[in-house]
Amino acid sequence: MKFETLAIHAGQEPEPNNGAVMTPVYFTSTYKQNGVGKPRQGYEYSRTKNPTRLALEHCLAALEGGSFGLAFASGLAATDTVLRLLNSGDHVLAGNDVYGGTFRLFDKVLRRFNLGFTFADTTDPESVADALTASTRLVWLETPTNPLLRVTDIRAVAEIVHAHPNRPLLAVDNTFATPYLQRPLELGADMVIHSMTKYLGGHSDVVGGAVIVKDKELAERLFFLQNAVGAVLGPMDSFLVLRGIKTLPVRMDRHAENASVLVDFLARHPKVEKLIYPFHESHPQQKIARRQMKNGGGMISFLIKGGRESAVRMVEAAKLFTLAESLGGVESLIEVPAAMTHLSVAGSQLDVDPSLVRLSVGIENQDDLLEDLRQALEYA
Ligand code: P1T
Repeated sequence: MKFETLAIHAGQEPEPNNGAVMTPVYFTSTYKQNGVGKPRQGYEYSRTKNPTRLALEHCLAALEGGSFGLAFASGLAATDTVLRLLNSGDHVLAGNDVYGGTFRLFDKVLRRFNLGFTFADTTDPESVADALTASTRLVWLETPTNPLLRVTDIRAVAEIVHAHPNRPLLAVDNTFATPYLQRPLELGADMVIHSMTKYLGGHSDVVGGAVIVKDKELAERLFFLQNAVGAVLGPMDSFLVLRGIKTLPVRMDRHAENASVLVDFLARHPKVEKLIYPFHESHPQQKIARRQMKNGGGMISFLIKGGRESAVRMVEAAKLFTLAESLGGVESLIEVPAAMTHLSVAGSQLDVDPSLVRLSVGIENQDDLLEDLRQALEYA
């Protein structure tokens, strides 16, 4: 089946007892057993397995072209569980423009457990090759990145990583693109990670994360960790993400359509110093973006003239664009990454320009969005 059909049906069958078309929310922590050590239909305890979560996990696997999906309590819980595949002394090579919270987890928490991290420019496959060491076990990409929308050639990096004698695992955070735009497993990645809080949920009403893989042995190690660590997604949240995913293709097309109208406006605006959008002609990896993504997505970043002060004035003047962290919902959001989502990278090698403004373009009417940006920029 094609993507749009899978988004609605994958992992979901009408409920066998009463025919309910929507997957029920199984609010249960435990399951009656037929005898000691004889669970019914494989369900024992909901940290290990829950039918609502399982439906979502099967749906995620289908959408990413993987074989196994795992749902977690947040994007960072998913990331943390993946990192627990490693042993003390192992080295991780990560992109130098990852989400601030990912950087904080790697640099401020996991370093204390004797994992080593190098942050490199993954948009240049040569610098990935140069930064691999004898102890590198994991390469962590985000593409497009948050917040600079840098694009990495997943296939080129996969070839380099897999040719290395250690055969490190390649993980791609696909939050910004979603599987509708880009499927990293098909381009050679071993694992896909999502913050489902964003486009997959799509309505800013749930926090969740996911990991999707193809390889059975890797999946078994991750299922063991998911159960052993326990940062799982609850049944209600699983239901909300399942519902959100049904409209993912329609939403993503509209997000991108609206974004391209705003990109044209911002590219010509005198107060915009530099526009960043993966499918714009000025983007340095535009060709790669067009090759590996279906459309340019709904995220736009730009540097505003007048520095931090001007950026703050603009985002505070926006009315329809809500001043808030996060992204990927049907409603448009605006923020200043250096002072908000990426405060945790301040003073590090991942420092973000204080005049950078990030837009999560929603699916409202284009004219209303344009008008709001026009008046907010005037105010800046
Ligand atoms: O917030 P959480 O569900 O834990 O996901 C973390 C995360 C992981 N990866 C990417 C690319 C992300 O953007 C995020 C979360 N980002 C924001 C909250 C933000 O406003 O950028």
